[in-house]
Amino acid sequence: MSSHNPTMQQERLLKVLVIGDLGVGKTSIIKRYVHQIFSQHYRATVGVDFAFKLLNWDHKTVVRLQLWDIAGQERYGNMTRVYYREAVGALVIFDMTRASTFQAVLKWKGDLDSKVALGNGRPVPAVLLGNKCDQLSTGLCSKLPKLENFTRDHGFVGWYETSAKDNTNIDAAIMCLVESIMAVEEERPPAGDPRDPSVLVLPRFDYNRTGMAGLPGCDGCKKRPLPGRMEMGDI
Ligand SMILES: Nc1nc2c(ncn2[C@@H]2O[C@H](COP(=O)(O)OP(=O)(O)OP(=O)(O)O)[C@@H](O)[C@H]2O)c(=O)[nH]1
Ligand SMILES: [Mg+2]
Repeated sequence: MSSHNPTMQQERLLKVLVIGDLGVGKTSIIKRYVHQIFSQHYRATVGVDFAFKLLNWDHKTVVRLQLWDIAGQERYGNMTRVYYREAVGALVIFDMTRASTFQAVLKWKGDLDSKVALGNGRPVPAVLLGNKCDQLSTGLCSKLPKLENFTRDHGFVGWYETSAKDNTNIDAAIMCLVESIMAVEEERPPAGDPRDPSVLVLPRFDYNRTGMAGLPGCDGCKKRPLPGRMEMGDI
């Protein structure tokens, strides 16, 4: 008989933002991750969309990942402050075939860090995704700065080349982010602690670490096997 008792599991709700310029593939990445589907058809997101996925994180924790799919055009609007509230992590996405979307990455990261932070004032964990890597023949990639240096210098916890079309590195990138968020969560004070438990407690990321060693990814992902998937679907 297994000692595993699902009724004893606690659920953690993690609000994760998916941000980046128009058409970089935010919606496609979410649809690939949640529904295992991809469409060439482009329909711009208006405002914000939501999707969620349950992850059977460990024997005592279920993670409810709530993905906020923010329209690329929102960087020019004034709703991001509202959308970003209480987020605990972000995927910042650019299109590897369009240099302008890479240049916009720091604007999105700056917007994020100016509008949401962890309880100790540190930035929320963010992972950088260079999407549409199935189209590398278009040649922009060789012109990109070394992404491992870029990510470290600008406070990302990891980076990946992804393809929503080919399903490349989508799971790995999101697991990297969730690992980083959960590392923060584990530092939360226990319930009833006089320190305010309603405030998410903060990561102690060492952004200067050299663990990426020039390869995409993040240290956190290598520490544990991928969690099982329990169910998926839109809210
Ligand atoms: N080849 C290729 N095309 C992709 C990939 N991801 C997305 N696309 C295409 O890029 C276009 C835009 O994708 P979306 O997912 O709608 O982009 P978005 O970032 O959500 O755009 P907004 O909602 O306007 O901000 C669509 O035509 C997708 O089919 C990819 O990995 N490879
Ligand atoms: Mg979209």
